[in-house]
Amino acid sequence: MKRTLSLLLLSALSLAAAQKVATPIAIGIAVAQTSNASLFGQEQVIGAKLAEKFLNARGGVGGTPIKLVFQDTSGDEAGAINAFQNLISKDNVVGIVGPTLSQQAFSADPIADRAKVPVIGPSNTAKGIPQIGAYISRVSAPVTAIAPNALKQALKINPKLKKVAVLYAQNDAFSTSETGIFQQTAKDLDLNIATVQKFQTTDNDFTTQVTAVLGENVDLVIISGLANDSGNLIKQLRQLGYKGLIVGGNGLNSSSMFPICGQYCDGVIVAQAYSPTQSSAANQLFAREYKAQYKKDPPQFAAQAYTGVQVFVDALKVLDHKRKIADWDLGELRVALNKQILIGKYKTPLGELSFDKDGDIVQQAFYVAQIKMKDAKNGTFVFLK
Ligand code: PYR
Repeated sequence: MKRTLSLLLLSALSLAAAQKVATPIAIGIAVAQTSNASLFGQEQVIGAKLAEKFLNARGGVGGTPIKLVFQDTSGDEAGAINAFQNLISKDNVVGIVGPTLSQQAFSADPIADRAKVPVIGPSNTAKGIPQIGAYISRVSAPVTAIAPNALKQALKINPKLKKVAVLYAQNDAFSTSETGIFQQTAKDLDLNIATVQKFQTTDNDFTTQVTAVLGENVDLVIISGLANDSGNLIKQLRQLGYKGLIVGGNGLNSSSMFPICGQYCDGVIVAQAYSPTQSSAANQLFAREYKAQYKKDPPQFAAQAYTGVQVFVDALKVLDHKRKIADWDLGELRVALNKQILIGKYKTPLGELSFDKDGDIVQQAFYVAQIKMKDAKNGTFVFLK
């Protein structure tokens, strides 16, 4: 009896282990569709869906279509963990594009890494993300590559800048990582950091921090936070009389925050890992398609999510040449797919990219934009030379 049971158990286990890859090929998208982080997540959903439509129209993976499986991570760690678990164990995805925030990635990525499921971070820019594990890579260039460009551009606009104030969200992994780079770069550029103020991503009232900044008479304010908090902070800085330049981090890299700071967003400088004018054929197609549908230039978060899906599809195509994807065992495919992702070269809307040995993106060009508001709700990122 005991023997029969263990035999049954064994065959059940080997059945699970020998699970074939389902078609259409399921790719997980674990981004924030709700919460404040959805200001980024909604752009990511659009980018991922455009990739699905576009890549399937061009034959998917050797004739087999892909199918995106969406799990809402919301804005916290628990939501991301739950989404990852569902995608890995219930939806049987070949890999995951997500989560939205670095703060979530540090909790959810280890789960995928242990399950040997490849993860491509679409917007995780904190230091240390690809180092979480062998199965974690990202298409979002890190704060180390991006943030210094914004400060250099601020100095180009006003070479007399001397005294700066730094503010950051202390409960968010990306914001604390980014402020470290901003502060180091400020020192390297001989700027004097007059005050460092902390806040929470959940804060709405920034009177204390703004009063401290105004007391220092600085000519540049540098902010690292997410969209809602940073947007409100900018608004309150301006309403209480701050007139100097403002540099915002990646959390301000979405037009979704325009209605939050309204006309006060005007002039904010934000470094970018994507430009709608990027000259690659892949970007021309992506930008044209996006513009036709949404009547505006595609934002960075959409371009990066599109790129994440494309990297999965391009890597799957290489494996499909060796053996049709539907004939692979799911576990085996996930392992081979991760290896293929890391050695491949990709022609994407971000330009040509590859990965370093840790899985961090190797990208050619970065940009800086300044926000130009048309009215209290609508504006654009104007790219600076
Ligand atoms: C991050 O969480 O890493 C962002 O860049 C928003």
